Amino acid sequence: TSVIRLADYRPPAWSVEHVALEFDLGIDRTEVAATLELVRQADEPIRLNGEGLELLSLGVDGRTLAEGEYILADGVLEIAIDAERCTVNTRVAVHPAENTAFEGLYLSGSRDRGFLLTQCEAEGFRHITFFPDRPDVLSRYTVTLRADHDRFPVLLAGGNPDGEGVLADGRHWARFVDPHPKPSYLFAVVAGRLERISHDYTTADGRAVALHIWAEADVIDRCDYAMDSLIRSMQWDERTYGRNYDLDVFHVVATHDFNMGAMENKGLNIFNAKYLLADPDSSTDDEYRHVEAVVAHEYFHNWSGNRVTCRDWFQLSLKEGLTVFREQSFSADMNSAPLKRIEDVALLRRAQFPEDAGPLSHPVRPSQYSEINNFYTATVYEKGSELVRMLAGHLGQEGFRKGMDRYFERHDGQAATIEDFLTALGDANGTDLSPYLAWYGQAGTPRLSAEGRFDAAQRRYRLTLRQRTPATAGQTAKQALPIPVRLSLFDQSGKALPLRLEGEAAAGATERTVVLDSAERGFVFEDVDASPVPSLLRGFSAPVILECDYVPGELAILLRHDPDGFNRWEAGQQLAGLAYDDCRDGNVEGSALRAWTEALTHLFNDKGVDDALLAELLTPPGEIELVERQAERDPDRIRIARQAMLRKLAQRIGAEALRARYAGLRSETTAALDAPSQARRQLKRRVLDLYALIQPGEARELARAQYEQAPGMTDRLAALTTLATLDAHAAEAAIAHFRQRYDGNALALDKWFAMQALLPGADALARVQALEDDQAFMLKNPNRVQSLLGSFARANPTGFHRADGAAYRWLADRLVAVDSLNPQVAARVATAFNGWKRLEPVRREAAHAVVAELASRKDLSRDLTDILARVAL
Ligand code: BAL
Ligand code: ZN
Repeated sequence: TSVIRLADYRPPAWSVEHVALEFDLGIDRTEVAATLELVRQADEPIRLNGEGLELLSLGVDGRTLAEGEYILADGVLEIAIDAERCTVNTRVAVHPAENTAFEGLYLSGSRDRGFLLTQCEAEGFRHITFFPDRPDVLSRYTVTLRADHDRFPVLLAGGNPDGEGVLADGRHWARFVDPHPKPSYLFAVVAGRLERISHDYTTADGRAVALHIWAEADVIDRCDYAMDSLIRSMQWDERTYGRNYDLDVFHVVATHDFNMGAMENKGLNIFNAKYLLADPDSSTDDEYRHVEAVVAHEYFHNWSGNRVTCRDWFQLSLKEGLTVFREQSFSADMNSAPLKRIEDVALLRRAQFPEDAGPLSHPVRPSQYSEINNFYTATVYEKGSELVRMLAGHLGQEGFRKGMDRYFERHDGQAATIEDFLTALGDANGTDLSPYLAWYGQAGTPRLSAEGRFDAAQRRYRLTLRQRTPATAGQTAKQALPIPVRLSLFDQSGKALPLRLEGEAAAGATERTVVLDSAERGFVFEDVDASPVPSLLRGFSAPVILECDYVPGELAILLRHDPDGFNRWEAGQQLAGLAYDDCRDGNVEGSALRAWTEALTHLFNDKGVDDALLAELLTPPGEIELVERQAERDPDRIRIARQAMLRKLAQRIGAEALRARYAGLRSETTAALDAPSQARRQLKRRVLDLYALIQPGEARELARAQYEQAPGMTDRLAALTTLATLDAHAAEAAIAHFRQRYDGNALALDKWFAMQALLPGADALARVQALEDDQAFMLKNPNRVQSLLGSFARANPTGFHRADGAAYRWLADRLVAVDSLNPQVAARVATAFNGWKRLEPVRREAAHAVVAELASRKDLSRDLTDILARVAL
């Protein structure tokens, strides 16, 4: 397969000033007529991308071209002409119902009831019409839709409405004009039977905007939370960044058939129903937060992505990292900031760190790709957000806002680069941010080591920081990066010390940021009376792995006293890591294990600790993160050691205290969505799971009662999970009850499939295979595939990594089947093989055989082939 390189970028040879599209919509066949107003930019032929299109006619400046007057090969239509400007007319046919890849124009749902919609990012527009399908070609769009009125009563496209009417043959039409030039990946249309909820919104700068959320009739009553989230997002962006919405209407549409989470098409966002629908009976608290975050994310793209877009796909993080950062800040403002930070860092460690350490590692700005769909990754999104966070931290809140204003002002209506972003932020603040560019080009998670030395005679504390980034796939030489380290020093009683660095006149705040911008640097703090405990990387000030030789007692001090909620949790995570090492090494009397269980018991009994924070503190790093702590991965042993440490914790807290706490939380159970209620539910779940480790029989009865009496999905699913984890056979009746209760509720059934796919142990494969026979299971629905295959392969280490390799062989077989329908989804599930090289030898051999066999096949999609080729290397 061919490789696209950043270094080969060239501006477009022809721009498209205006494009008029006319759709004659049908489920089996849709015809698309396009009129492109092209303007020459370089001395080259016109080249238009088009894939899977049936070309019906082609004309230039009103004259139909004959065969021989153009070349159509390898997905490119080439027309050589002399003029400076010209109008190209094409008419093509596409076949939505046959489009199972969900890229371009396709059918969501069944033939008789479903609706038509599009997905164009990254390169889906070329499946709809011939066009220079690249993000640096920005055009004005006029879109006319025509369709049968009864079958497609609702017709939507991005932009402002510009007329509608009926046609003689039972059809109707609607036209939309988008005044804002946009790249083709932001184009969208939707047509079918949809219901809506609406809200009249007025922007801060006085524009009246009609907000509409559209969904199929059976789920339209589950869109209210999304509308509420949208309104809050719009207000937040006005308040925080001075950004107003810029069209008269804003449509949001829910579909159950979608490859991504959602899509920010200009004026017509399309959502995977999973991230739009919410109601207490079918959604968990986590899902409510996801809806809020994703609605905000797509809305924020209107400025960070749409008004200022990306020059090329290498710059993907320019819009995604920035928009994730904006979304995370919004969620932090709407909820608890420390808890949000904990959630985001935990995700980074669970999803991005392993990616960055394996064969699929790539820089936040990759330098090459063969299939761009495979770069919508945790690195581009989550690590990209961390890089923006470092820039924002460097500039401070006001400086960052000034920089963002400059960026939007300077690049509005343009396709920009990451350099443009850093330059605008720097210019607005009179500072040079170019050293941070190195973060965008270098893959791998830096290791930051910290070593402290206290000098009693001099009353000084010297902190030596060093950095090192291990070699990653295809990138062995690494350079030093600017690493901002926010820190405090605590005395042994847990009091933060005022900080005075060597050479400074007076002590300042108790927290400050130092920047390590070379391989090693020492920082000397004066007036220190006794050996302090450093609290480093506060708020996770840089996306690195901290290596600091804390003794357990020091971490226990931070865990009890650090006022920074994030770092308090972080101290607990570090201490839990050491406690895990004790358990792994069979050292059940180890000092770290003791310090961890004692400190957490203390916090458990301290009524001043927030319920949600306590729930997080009671959760040690997961089995996937703990892989880092051994040379060779044996998922069974990791699980055994982790369970052993949790059992120790439960014993130390004590059955009585756990039972009493559970009963107290249980007595306050409601379905309310306020933060304290959510926190209680979360803590209740943790407490019950700990209790189950030492009193399984009683815990089962509690879980059964909780399942039966649960007022909402959070409690119901938690109880079912606890029951099934304790004993899947004994839980069968409850599992069957849930299945029946939610028959027909796709999102609830996804959770039902995922819950079972995640049950640990070697039996998991048989369970997953049996679930494939459930009549609700289907390979053509991405959410269903993710909930069963994806959950199992990516998030059930003991189930997927069976020592006999049976699950690897099974997954390989399914990947081939999924790939024939939907390459993007197959490729995403296939990333489960990312870590095979670090497995212990028996599993490694089994995985290798499967990966090598798959990678040698010639009949797979470019998406899947690309992942396999990189994983197999
Ligand atoms: N642009 C793809 C979906 C998203 O990140 O919003
Ligand atoms: Zn995005």
